[in-house]
Amino acid sequence: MAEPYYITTAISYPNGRPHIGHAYEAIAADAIARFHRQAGRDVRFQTGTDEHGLKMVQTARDRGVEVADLAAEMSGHFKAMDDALNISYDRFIRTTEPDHHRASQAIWQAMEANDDLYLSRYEGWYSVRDEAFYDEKELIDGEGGAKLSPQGTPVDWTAEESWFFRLSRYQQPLLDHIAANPDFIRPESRRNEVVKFIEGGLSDLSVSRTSFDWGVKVPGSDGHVMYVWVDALTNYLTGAGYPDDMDGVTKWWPADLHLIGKDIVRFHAVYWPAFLLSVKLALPKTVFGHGFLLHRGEKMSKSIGNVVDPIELSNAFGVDALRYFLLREVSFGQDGSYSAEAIVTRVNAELANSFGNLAQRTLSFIAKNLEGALPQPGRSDPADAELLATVRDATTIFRNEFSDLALSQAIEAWMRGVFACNQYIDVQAPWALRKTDPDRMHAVLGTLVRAIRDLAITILPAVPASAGKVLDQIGAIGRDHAALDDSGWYDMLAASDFRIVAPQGVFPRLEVPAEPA
Ligand code: ME8
Repeated sequence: MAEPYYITTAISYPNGRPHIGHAYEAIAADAIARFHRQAGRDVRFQTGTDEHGLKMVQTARDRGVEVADLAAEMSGHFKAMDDALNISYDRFIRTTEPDHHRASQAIWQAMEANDDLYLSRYEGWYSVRDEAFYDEKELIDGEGGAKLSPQGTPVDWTAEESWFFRLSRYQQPLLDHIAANPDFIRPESRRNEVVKFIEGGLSDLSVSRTSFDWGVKVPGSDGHVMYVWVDALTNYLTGAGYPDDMDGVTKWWPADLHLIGKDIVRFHAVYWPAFLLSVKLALPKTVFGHGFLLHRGEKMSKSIGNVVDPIELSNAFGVDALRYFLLREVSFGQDGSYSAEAIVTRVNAELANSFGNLAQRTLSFIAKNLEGALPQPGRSDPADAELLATVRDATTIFRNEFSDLALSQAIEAWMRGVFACNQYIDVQAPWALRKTDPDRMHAVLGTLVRAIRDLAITILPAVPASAGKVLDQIGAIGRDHAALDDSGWYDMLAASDFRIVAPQGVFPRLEVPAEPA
């Protein structure tokens, strides 16, 4: 039976429309999910929206709408974005769904049963923007002496009755787990931050609120709703089937990868594992904190007016162009910057002029000169085997780097395979061989078809629709990693009714729009 692989993104606050940072996380997770599906894993991929909390309540109040209506409307925009970007989620969870409320109450009761919850009074600082409590010592000074969270967001003094979770109990167990599991928090810079934070001492965590009622009700404690992060983190378990379907939990839990942004690593690598230790469930294998996407090197913000709608970007450049750019341009785990010029430059150089051109000139040459039929084996030359070996190396490195979440390096290796093919076609010059040595021309074209097929299969997770179109044109059957290793490729193509009819370029050249995004 195929080995399960459970991957999740963060669930987004639907207090506004999605921005490019949300699109980036969804695309990266989708490429990873597709990669593992292709490798034969039984993948479950969950994303969704985080609909409770004070931020939602305040935004709804400011807009004069019901919070449930705001959540429903904005959640719809997130789902529409995922669908537009070809995100292959298995479940789009909304934390207002009944099964999620049941899961959150079940985990609460399990923590209570382990004597990890007690009623007291919270007095301290809270950032609504981050939905986070901060210690006085963490705060920084803003303009005019205002106190700000370490993320630079405003904080309010809060005092109310609250349930507490005995986070302090888990300080040493967490440090032990992190030390014993080097892949638990990635990249390393994030792990170091978390270790420093835990070593600074963990206070018990306020986990319920009484000043508003938009949230999951605390079982048996009237007037209390759960702190939004308690229910938000539990979404990962809800998706696995907790608590109704414990077979599902056995199958999918622990999650293989929680993919999140660097600003919320603390919640995922301190609070969440502590909750799981309390309820005696295994900890996720990896929490990966990706970097932030900046616009021309600047933080996106409504006041600067540089918040770009990801749907507009994908309309302007194409879904796969945007996906490719984001996966390739940003070294995964670090911050990255985007602009219309950068998208156009990258996509034209690598997709349109390199891979697209390679496929289009090979396939249209076959259409024109062989009436679209599969080239004959022909007379081989050492250069053919050399090219195939280079492509094989490139695709192997791609797979190794991709499994290690070095997404950009993986694509860079793939690109080396593409460059080698373009060099080969220039040196072998099949257009010249057409008259002088047709037998050799067949061998060259056959080698190229083979290489293009392997390269297209390899890049499917990043650009599924366009690489799929290339494969459709050559009638290549089998698109998983195993098919890539098939040594009977020629017979396979011959048997697949190979015929190229009017080949279409699938990676158009882009231009910078008059008003650059
Ligand atoms: O944090 N670049 O929701 P959110 C890249 N509801 N990623 C970015 C980004 C940017 N400029 N801005 C935000 C929340 N993100 C919580 C999560 S999970 C149980 C609850 C990322 O809508 C951010 O780091 O503020 C997070 O991973 C995701 O987008 C959703 O952010």
